[in-house]
Amino acid sequence: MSWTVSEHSFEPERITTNGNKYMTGNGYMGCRGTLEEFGKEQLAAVTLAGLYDKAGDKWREPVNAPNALFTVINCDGQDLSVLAAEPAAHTQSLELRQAVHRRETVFGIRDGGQLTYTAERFVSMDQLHVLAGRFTLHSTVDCRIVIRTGIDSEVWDINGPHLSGQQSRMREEVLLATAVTGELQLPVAVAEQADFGFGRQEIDAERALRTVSFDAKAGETYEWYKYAAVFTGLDSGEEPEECALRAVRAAADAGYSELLEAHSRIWEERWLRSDVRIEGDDKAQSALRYSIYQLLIIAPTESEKVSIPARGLSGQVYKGAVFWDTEMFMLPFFLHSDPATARNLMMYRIHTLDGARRKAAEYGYLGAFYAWESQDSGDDACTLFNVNDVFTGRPMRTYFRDKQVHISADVVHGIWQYLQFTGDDAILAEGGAEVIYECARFFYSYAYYNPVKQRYEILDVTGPDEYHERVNNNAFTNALVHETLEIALKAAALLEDKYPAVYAELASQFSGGPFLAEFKEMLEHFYVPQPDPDTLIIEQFDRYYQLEEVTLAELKSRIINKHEYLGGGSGLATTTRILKQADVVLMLNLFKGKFSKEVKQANWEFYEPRTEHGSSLSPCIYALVAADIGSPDWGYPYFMRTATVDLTGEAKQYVGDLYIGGTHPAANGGAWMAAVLGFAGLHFDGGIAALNPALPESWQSVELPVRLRGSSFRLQISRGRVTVTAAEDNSGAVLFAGFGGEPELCRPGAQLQFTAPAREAAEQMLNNMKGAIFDLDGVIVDTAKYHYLAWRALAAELGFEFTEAHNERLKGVSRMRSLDILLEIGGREFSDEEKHAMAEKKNRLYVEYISRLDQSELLPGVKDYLHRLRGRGVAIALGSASKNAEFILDKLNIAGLFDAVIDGNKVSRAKPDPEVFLAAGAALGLQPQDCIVFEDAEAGVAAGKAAGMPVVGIGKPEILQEADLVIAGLHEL
Ligand code: IFM
Repeated sequence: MSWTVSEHSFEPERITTNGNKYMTGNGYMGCRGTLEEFGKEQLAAVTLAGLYDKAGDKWREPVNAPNALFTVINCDGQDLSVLAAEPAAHTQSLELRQAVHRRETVFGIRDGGQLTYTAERFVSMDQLHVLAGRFTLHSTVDCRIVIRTGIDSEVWDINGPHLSGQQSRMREEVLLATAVTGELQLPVAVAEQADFGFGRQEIDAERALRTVSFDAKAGETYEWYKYAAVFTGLDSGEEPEECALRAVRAAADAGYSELLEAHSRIWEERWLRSDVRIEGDDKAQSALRYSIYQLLIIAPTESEKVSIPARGLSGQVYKGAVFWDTEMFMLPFFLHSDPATARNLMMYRIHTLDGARRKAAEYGYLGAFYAWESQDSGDDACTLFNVNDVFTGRPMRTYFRDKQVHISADVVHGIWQYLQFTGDDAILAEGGAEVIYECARFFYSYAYYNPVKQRYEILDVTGPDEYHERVNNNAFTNALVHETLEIALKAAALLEDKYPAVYAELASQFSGGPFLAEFKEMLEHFYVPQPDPDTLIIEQFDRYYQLEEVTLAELKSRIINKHEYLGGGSGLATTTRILKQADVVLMLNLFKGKFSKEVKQANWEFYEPRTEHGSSLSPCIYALVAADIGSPDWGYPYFMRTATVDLTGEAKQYVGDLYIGGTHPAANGGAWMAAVLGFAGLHFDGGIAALNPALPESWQSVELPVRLRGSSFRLQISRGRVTVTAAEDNSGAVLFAGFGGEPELCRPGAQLQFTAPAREAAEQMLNNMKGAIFDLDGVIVDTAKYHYLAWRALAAELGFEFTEAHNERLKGVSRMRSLDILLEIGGREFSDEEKHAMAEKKNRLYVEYISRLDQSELLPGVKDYLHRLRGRGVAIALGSASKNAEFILDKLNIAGLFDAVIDGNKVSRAKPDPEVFLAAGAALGLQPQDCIVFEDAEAGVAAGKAAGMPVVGIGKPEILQEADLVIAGLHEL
């Protein structure tokens, strides 16, 4: 189930969203998830990576190729398009394992007949220029079919047209559409070949269209194939038309099955090195896998001249430009799973260094100031007026281009990360070092030496929080500039040692300075904002605290137009402390080793309510830091929001009439980071791979492959244990450390296991126990929901609301005491007699619910664990406040596994009184210290401890703090 994304109806209002959601691609091109009959109005597009064009004085943007998958079915004179005729049934799906897009549509036709149309397609991962499709038609009545299929040259453009001189023709049964881009006059060629084993075919060469007509017989299935190839003048010295012709004929000769098989083999291998398995949470699993899929279809595996645009290959939004999103949000996924692609991404920055130099010079600085919106040349595509004011329609001056100087530090961070992960220091010699020095030189020239404070400062910048432009000493920016200077010095030492000739050349290139001596001096006097000693908060930038304190809700209530921009000169957020996206918290994540848990927590709690998450880059960072401070459940909603953004389409799609939708690769990468670097707790610093998991409540375990320093490992991570298995054919070894313990070297073929210290002690205790005493609700079975429903019904009868939050207070508490709490919440008083009647009533309601219980409601792992305990000769008792315990055990068919049952009928004092557990221990004939209590409620944990028994808490560690060990459920044992 988690390998397929699908929907089973056609909703016209989801055409655009689904175009993103059902994307296929291979890094060379992206094919939007539109249906075969769609055209440019429905934003059908095949977007080409790295080919840009500028039409007139409009923005430069990527070029969309003519669409060779275009197909319309006509039945008895009527076009069968979901746009024209409401289908009787419709399914659109994406098979993630093989990256295959499918649709099946049933149309009602004459005489009550039905025509089923299926189309399946893929963008070949094996032949990067090739797309292939398989189609079928099946009618329940005889009918006349005309299929129009070919190359649709009417491409969707935001700021086009980009193709001129369009020509279509037929060559040796291949349809060809060629054109040239406007600005660079680069040729683009698309070839299509179809394989119909039936019908009469007519060719309209001028429109690159073939028409196939035939009389369909009722009950027969008609099947055909389409092959397409796309080439441009960027690909090789050869004529794109000839390449496309050759490629499409080779594809048709190989046939659909062979192409699909080769494509699937590569996908299988891609998944093998990148799939992350989550046990216990199907929704998270599906969303994470889908996020990884999105990254895989846009990865530039074969080219170091392109990187990944902010909207991937889903169209022309954001000018198809590459932002810091790549280094900070996507690179970690590739570093851990596909270092060769990570290298390509970094090489792209090396190839665009000249553009960055030009930008620095344009602003009067030294070195390299990378483009905020980078395309093929590295010149900045970002305009000075990037947003239109919705009230006046006038362009607004924004400072993304001029002031987000952190981009140069982000690039340096990325290159250094690549080097740490792979050990591939050749990248320094191949231009990486030059980039690092040029960025450091840029910052040297950008910095301001404050003679009063005697320190270097970074003034007049925009940090990640774009709502506050032109601020001084943004903590994030300063921390990254500091890192750039450090990296410049480290890179020099490495280069001098391993690549002395390259070092000598660069040293001479920069001999006029600023160079290493200046970087060192700047570093020694460089200012990075630090936590306030009292509050532990790091001020986002100078005078941030002077801004208006306002809640997010209050700020939102001031919005007049839902598309108005909240930042800029006069935006609503500009004068307040509301941030667009994670800023200080992102810095804490990048430099997690430098800050204490207390600092991270204080800043998370301070900035979280002030963050709008107006960018899809934001929520994952809050998930990461929540996991880092040991509160994964705070982070879980942020993870899910990030991981589902392209599934739900719940992100801004339009600003005014401008389409800004598309896929969100940074969020896709963020979802991976939150799951692996956050919850699974993996942190590799180039030396030691530390594993400190903090799994959300619903996750039992995570399993994933990683590649570190050229070696492959498989990680199996659960709350208390981590297993690392090294591939047999690894050539090197890596140090791993679990749960803050001593690092151990994982050699080829070896397996290491790390157990959490608390877990280790607890396991010993579990091994030695003679008696196990289980609470019922929340440990054996979840009847808590039925209690809640029964209490809620009683409260409703009494005329007040009883919420799930109220219900928390009832956990582990006796029936009569629960009633008292409930009445206290409702502000009602009753006589003892009335209360008894009410308690009886609640119980009747509850018994009605639970009389339907059966084995399937046993919590995971319960039966297995009880059997194992019996096998070991451990005595088992139930210690529960429930008066229906025996009845429930019977219903669950596990009564025979218990030696004693002490329930609410046998004791009078409620937990946290230890009576129930002492009685259970005595019934087993054991001393308290020989028994272990299994409890899910705070009061129950306290009762177990008061009885002098070790306690295993089942639930959240932050709530069950007194327990000796906290697990998510008995399945963990
Ligand atoms: O890079 C981001 C930026 O941080 C917020 N606005 C959108 C850009 C592209 O994703």
